[in-house]
Amino acid sequence: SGKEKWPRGDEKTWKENMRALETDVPGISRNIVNHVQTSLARQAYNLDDLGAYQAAALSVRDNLILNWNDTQLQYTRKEPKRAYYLSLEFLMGRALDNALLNLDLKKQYSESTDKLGFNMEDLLEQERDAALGNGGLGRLAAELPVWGYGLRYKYGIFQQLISPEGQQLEAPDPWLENQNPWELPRLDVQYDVRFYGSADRLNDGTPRAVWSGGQEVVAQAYDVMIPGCFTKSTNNLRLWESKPKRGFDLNSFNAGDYERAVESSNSASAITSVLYPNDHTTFGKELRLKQQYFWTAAQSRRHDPPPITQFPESQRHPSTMAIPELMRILVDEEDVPWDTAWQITTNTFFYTNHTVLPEALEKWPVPLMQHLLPRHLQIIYDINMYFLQAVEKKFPGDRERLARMSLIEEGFPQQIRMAFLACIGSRKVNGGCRTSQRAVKTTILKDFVEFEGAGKFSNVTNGITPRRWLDQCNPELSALISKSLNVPKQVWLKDLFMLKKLLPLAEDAAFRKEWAEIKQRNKERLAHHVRTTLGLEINTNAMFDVQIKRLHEYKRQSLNILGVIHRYLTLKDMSAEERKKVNPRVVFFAAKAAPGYWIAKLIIRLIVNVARILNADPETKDYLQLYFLPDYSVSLAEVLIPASDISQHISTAGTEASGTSNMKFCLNGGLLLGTVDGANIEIGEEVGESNVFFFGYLTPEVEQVRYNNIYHPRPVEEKSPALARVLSVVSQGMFGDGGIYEPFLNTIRQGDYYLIADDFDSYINALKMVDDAYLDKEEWIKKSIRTACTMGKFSSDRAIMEYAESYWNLEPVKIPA
Ligand code: B1H
Repeated sequence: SGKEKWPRGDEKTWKENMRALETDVPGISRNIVNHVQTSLARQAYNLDDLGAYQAAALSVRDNLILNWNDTQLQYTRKEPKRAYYLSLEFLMGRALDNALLNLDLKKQYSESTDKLGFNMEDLLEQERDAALGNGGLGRLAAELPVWGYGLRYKYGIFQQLISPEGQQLEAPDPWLENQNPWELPRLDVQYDVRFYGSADRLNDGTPRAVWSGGQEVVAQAYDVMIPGCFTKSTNNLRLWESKPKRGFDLNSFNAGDYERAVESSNSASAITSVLYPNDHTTFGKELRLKQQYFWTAAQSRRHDPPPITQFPESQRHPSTMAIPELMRILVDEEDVPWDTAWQITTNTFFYTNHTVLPEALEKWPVPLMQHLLPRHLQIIYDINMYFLQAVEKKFPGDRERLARMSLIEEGFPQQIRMAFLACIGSRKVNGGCRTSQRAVKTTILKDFVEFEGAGKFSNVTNGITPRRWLDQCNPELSALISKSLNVPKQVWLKDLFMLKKLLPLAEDAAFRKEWAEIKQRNKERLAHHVRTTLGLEINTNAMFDVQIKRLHEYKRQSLNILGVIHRYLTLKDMSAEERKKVNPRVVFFAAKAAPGYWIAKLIIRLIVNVARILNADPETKDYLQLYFLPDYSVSLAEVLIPASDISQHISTAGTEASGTSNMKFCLNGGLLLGTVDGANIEIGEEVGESNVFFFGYLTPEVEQVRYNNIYHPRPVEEKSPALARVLSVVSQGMFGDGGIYEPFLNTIRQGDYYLIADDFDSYINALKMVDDAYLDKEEWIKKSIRTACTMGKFSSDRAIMEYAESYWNLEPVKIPA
C-alpha cells in the first residue's frame, strides 16, 4: 500500500543509508574497488585477473541483490500465484556476461574495468561454468524466470580429458573452488529431512501414519539471483546443500562412538556432493534416490504464506517424489482427508516429459524405496490401489490393462514406474515438442490417454534464450540485426519474431556480404580458440560442420564419423586434380559420454584416432580435417555455435525428444542437417524445407526396419556397400588396432537398433546435397539469413509464456523502479 508502518528503528536513518543501484562508471568503479579492498582484502598491487573478475562479479551481485530484494518484496505484498520449477539439473554456464547484459550495464562495466587496468573479455574468461546438468534438459531449466529449486552439487558434470590413446578420462569439476560470487547462503533457511526409519499407520479411521527413526539431515538453502532481461525483476534459484544435523547423531556420540558419529556426518554431506553424470539412465542407485527425495522434501517444506495447499507447481526433471511427499505432508502432518489431498496434489503439479526412450523412464526398486522412504512407499501403494480401482471401473475385467498401467511393475525386484506416477499425479502432461508428445501419447502413455482422455496431454515446444544464444555468443551478428532493424536490441531480443522483418534483406547483396563476413570472423574466433587451447591449426576457408551434444548411440555420432571415413576414402580414390575441385570441410565433434557407457566411449576413441590419421595425411588434409574438442561445456558451445556453417542433428527418427542445440545453430545462421525427428521437424516448418537438409527413415517406418533387422537380417554389404567398405577399413586397422572397435562395429552388423546401415546411403546423399549447396555461396548465405530470421518461435520467452498463460495461469508482476 505504501502507507505501511516502518518496521523497525528510525525510518529516516534507514532511508538515508539505503543503497541504490550503481549504474554510472564512477559509481561502478567505486564499488569494484571497494570489493577489492574489503571483500577480497587485496590492492592494486596484487590484483590478478581472477581477483578483478571476483570484484567485478561481487559488484554486479550487489546490483542483482537490490533488484532481487525489490522483486521479492513485491511478491510478498501482491501475493501473486507463483510457479516453482523443480529440476535436478540447472546447466547455467557463466553468469557475469549474462548479468551485465540483462542489467544493461555492459558498456559501463567494461569502461570501468578498462580504467582499473583490466580487459573485460579476459575477466569473463576467469569464470568457471556452473555445470550442474548433463545437457539440454538442465539448460532448459536455466532459461526460466520463475522460482527454481535444485541441488547445489559440490561437483558439477565431470571434466573430460582425452588420453593419448583417445580414451575419455573423467576428472572432478570442483567449480566452487574459487568461491561462487553468484550465490547467497541463507543460513535462516534450513529444514530437516528424514531418511530410513519406520512408518506406522495410525489405523484410527484416518489415512495418517507416523514416520520416525532413521537418519535426519539438514537442507541448507543457497539463493542464486536470476536477473530478468532489461527489467528490475530478479528471480531466485534456490539450491539446496545437504549437511549434518547440528549435534549430529548424539546417540553414537554419547555412547563414545565418535567415529561413527563423524561417519554419519560425512554421509549427510555426501548427498549433494556430485551430479550424476548419466544422461537418460540413473536408476537403482540409492544415493540418487536420496538426492531426489532430499530436494523435493526441502522444497515442499516452505510453509510460509500462501499455505502450501495453494501452491501451483511445475516440475520438469524426475522430481516425481514430490507427489508422494506432498501427499505425506497433507495427510500425515496437516490431517487433510485423502481425497482432498489427492485433489490438491493433482491440481498442483504439471509434468513435462522430456524423453521418448522407454529405457530412460525412471523406475525404482520397491525394496530400495521400502528401505529409504518407507512412508512414501505406503503412499504410492495407496495411490496405486485407488487408481487401479478407477481403471477397473472404466475397463471392467481387463486384467492385462491393469498390469500394464499399475504403478508397480512385476518382476524381481518389483519396480515403481515413476513416469506413470508423475502422469496420474499431475494436472497436465506436456511434451517438449509436437512430435515427441505424439510419440509419448501413442507409446509409453497410450493407456493413460485412453483412461484420462487426450485433453490432459498437450505440448509446449521448447525454446532457447536469444540473450545467451545470440547476443552474448555472437555480438557482431546481434549488432548487425539491431542496425538493420533500426531497433535497439533491448526490443528485438524480447520479441524474436521481429527477425522476420529482415527476410527481404536476403536479396540485398551488401547485407549478405556483412552477414558472411561475420560468419567468417566467428570461424576465425573458433580457430583461434583451438589454436590457443589445443595448439592445432584449422583451415578457416573450409566449411565448418559441427556435431556437439551428449555422446549417445541414439544421437548417432557413429553415423557422422563413419560418414567422415567414407569421405576420406572417396578423397583417397581421387586424383590430385580431382581433389582440387572438392570443397574443403572441417568436421568438429564435442561430446561427453557417461562414464559407464562403454560403447559411447569407444566411439569417442574412434573419432580421436580417425582425426589423428586424417589431419596428418598430406594428400587429403587440405580437404578434410577432423577435430574432437575435449570437455564440451556451455562456454565451448558459445564459441562453436556461431562458427558453424552446417550442424548435424541426426538421431534415429523417433528417439530425440526435442533437442535444443538445433535451435541455437539455426538462430546463428548455421544450416541444419538432420533426421525427421524431435524439434528438427518444427524448425523445418519455420525455415522452409528448401533451407534444411533432411534424410533417413521416418518414425513410423523405424519399428518395421528394426523388426526386419532382427528377424530378416541382411548383411551390411547388401544394405550399403559404401558402409561395408568403411567398416572393413576400420576393422583392418586403418585407424590403429582394428580389433578394439569390433564391439562397436558389431552393433551395426547385428541388430542395428539405431539403423546406421539402413540410413547410411541416405545420409551420404544428404551430405552431398550440402556440398552442392555450398558451392553456390550467395544462395548459401541466403539460406543462412532465412534460417536465422525465421527462428522467432524458438525463443524461450514464447515457450515460457505458453506455459504461464495456458497451463500455470500466471500473470507477470511489475516491479516498481
Ligand atoms: C533429456 C533427459 C535426461 N530428456 C535422465 N531426458 C537423466 C534423463 O541424469 N539422468 O538420469 C538426465 C537427462 N534429457 C533431453 O531434454 C532430451 O534428450 C532432449 O531431446 C531435449 O531437448 C531436452 C529438453 O527437453
